[in-house]
Amino acid sequence: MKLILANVLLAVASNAVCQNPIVQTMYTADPAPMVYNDRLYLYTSHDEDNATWFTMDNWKLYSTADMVNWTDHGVVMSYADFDWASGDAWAPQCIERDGKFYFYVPMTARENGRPAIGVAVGDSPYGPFYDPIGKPLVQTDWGDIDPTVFIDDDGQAYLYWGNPKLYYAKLNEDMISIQGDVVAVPMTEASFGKREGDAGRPTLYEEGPWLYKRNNLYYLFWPGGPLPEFIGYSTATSPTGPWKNGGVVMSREGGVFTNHPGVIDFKGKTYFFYHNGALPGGGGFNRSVCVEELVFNKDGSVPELKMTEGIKKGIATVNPYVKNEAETMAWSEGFKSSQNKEVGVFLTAQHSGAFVKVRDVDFRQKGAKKLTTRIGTTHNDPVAMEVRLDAADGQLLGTVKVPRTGGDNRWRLMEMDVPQVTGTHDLYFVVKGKPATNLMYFDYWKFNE
Ligand code: FUB
Repeated sequence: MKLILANVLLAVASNAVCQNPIVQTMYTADPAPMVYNDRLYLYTSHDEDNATWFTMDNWKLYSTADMVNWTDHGVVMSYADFDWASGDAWAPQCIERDGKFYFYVPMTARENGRPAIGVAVGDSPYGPFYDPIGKPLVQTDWGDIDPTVFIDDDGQAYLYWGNPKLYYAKLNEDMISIQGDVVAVPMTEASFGKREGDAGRPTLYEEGPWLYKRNNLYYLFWPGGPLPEFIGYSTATSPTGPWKNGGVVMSREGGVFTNHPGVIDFKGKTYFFYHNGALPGGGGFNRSVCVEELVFNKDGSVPELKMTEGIKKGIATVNPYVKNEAETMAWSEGFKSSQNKEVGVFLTAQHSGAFVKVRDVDFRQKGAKKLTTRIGTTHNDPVAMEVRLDAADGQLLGTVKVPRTGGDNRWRLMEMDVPQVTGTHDLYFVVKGKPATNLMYFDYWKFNE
């Protein structure tokens, strides 16, 4: 276990072919993938920097078309958007139905200080989302966290959730009300394995369920205990069970005491999302989302997965001749992302040497001749952004002199000529300047033929 984590950390440090964790600009947890219109959207919870407890105020959205470059869409919602909630923006999941997007989230209810599940609705995957009912969608006696939502082929939607109990309820077609009773799933050894010595938790099931269907078999993935969590799974021939324990999907590794599954099919492959503590400064309250490809065994069982450096080969290329957000990247070091009303999400370089890598940029045969960037700095000393191919010290295409704009609410478009570049390359933006924090701001880039 320790050896594997050490390997992940080593890969992080050396940036060899590292794709995990898939977000390097802040701490993220509880990944919830959703596919819509040829794009994979990933909703996450958000661990604040330097947290020593679950310090979680909002939910973030990332997306990808190629599984290696991810775009940061910023905060999609906060617990403060729910009038009845007092905090604890924990594990979310979003699902589309008839062109509307339903976002299920656990929070603490102000009225009684207990966790409850809320629902929000939006017209796009990016939101804006609003609370259509003004109260919790569901609250039992205790432990109402970690909702997973699933719509079966017959149109019936199900919501599962809970720690230490596992509950489910049918959702009405409106997706914002419960149909019938909340059902407590029988916690049997046959369904979830046996735990010794904990009267409140007779099985290995801990929390964080994820419901998924493949070849008419229903899979429930769940973090199991005792802590630190592993991820196990159970199967059933109906969405309501009875569940049969399938064993371990991911053992206890990753240096944190929780884990959280999210499983989805995208462009002919299946992906398994989880979290660990692999970013520098990472730990139980500073987690990071990761992804592995999941190839089922021939008999439909789930093989055990290891935490690796991530997806090795992208499934599409990046078009450099359209506006590309700086926060679309395969990897970065020394950058933080934030957002404001002037430009939305943008990057801030934390130090000289910080870089962003974009993978598989297809300049085509004709080739690029000019590059436009929207950037700025507050520093008097010169700050430069080098644009390089295939490595942070690879072929230099040019150096942008970063203009002193005076703040992240003031930006300049900088245009420069570049030597003609053709074919597919990884693109690097590398910051150079005297030691200082918040060395420069970077919003977007675009090449011209
Ligand atoms: O992120 C807060 C909680 O930790 C989640 O709700 C659980 O699934 C665990 O990941």
